Amino acid sequence: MSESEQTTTGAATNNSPGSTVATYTVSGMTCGHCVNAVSTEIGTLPGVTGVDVDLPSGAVTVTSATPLAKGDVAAAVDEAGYELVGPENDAGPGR
Ligand SMILES: [Cu+2]
Repeated sequence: MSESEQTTTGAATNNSPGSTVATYTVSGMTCGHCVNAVSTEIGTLPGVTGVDVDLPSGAVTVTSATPLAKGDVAAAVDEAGYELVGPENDAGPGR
């Protein structure tokens, strides 16, 4: 019985198994304060473990323990005072 060497690759990312990463697009953010407001609001959603915002593109990458309902993310973004505009493959009824 020889134990095979476990080469844990040096990536120090703390990704727990079963975590979900989803990217959304938020419009209206213009500065670090906006980024902070959006991250904070999304961070209050249950299961969210990380929020990463790219200000120039408005891309918001959310890491969570379980998949989030887009409506919940949209509500959080709205709460922060901005608008969730993507992903556009949202088959909801038009406004
Ligand atoms: Cu701002």
